[in-house]
Amino acid sequence: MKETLLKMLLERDGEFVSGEKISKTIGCSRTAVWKHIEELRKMGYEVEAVQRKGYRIVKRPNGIQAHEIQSGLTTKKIGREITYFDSTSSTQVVAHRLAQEGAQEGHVVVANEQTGGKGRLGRAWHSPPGTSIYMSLILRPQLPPQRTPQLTLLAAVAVVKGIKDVTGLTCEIKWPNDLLIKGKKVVGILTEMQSEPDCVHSVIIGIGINVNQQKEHFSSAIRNIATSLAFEKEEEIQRSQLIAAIFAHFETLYEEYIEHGFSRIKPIWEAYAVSIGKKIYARSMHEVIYGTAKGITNDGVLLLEDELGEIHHIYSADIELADQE
Ligand code: BTX
Repeated sequence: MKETLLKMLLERDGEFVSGEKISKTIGCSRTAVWKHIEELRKMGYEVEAVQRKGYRIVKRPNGIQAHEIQSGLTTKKIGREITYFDSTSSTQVVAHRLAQEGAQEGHVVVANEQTGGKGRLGRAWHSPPGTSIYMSLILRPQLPPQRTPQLTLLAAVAVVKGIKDVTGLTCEIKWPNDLLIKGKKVVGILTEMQSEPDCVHSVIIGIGINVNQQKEHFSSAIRNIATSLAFEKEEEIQRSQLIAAIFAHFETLYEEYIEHGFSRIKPIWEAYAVSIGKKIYARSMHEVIYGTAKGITNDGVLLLEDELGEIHHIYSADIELADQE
């Protein structure tokens, strides 16, 4: 009921909704409506009540609990089930456990803070409380394990589009998993899976977004390489609205992907990719290769042409843009 009430008020975007309309829609008395409004106030919503006009939301808290995300949700599957934590070690760890216990596709773990946020290759993801988005999405695609890196690229496109919708900001994608604004990292994506050699049980897509941090919130180790949406936009961003927008894009792209394969996603990804056509260094565990990024294959593998004209298939590496000649 509270969720429907919240949805009605938020959809009117600051306009009044009459008490009568609310009580008819959610099927309760006017006194019960008033009690629900009181509950919203306790949750941090500023609700104005005016006789003969009704109620309207003047200010909403910037929370990311399930009801806050779901009141703006337009999806059928993604985010319909949300497990929320004020603080947890890593949403990836929780999502792995839930997937093992049989969680459905589209179930998302969301946290307001991570005390052990994970990046790739054992690196850490800086996850302070209250300012950012940390979430892990459980998928159950019927794919061979070697195709799952495509889902990282799909997720990157969904996040770029969600950010564009809500903030107007344009991010660039750095293969395979970073989103940058003006060369600084604003989003990290970590894709993990539970699988057997020829079949995937679940794919867990972890997404970390720097939303409302100011420069001083970043630790000195990442201050010069990281940025946030609020810093770039110079205004606070509603986190729940951003999550709902990302879920909407993710679901559309994912349905397209499952039905038609990666070929529909690839050109959209390439349109946002910063490194394609540029001179780059690809650093893997064993070597550094310098050359021109030519594009990605249909499997999402990066093609790098070295100075002798040889094409290298890069499956996993950190990419650094070189000085362009
Ligand atoms: P990555 O290995 O590509 O990036 C990690 C590197 O990025 C770090 O070594 C550091 O240099 C830098 N870094 C760390 N924290 C931040 C930050 N907040 N902003 C910008 N740069 C940073 C990227 O790994 C994948 C990150 C996924 C994070 C999500 S959050 C939800 C889910 N749960 C979880 O534990 N991880 C994922």
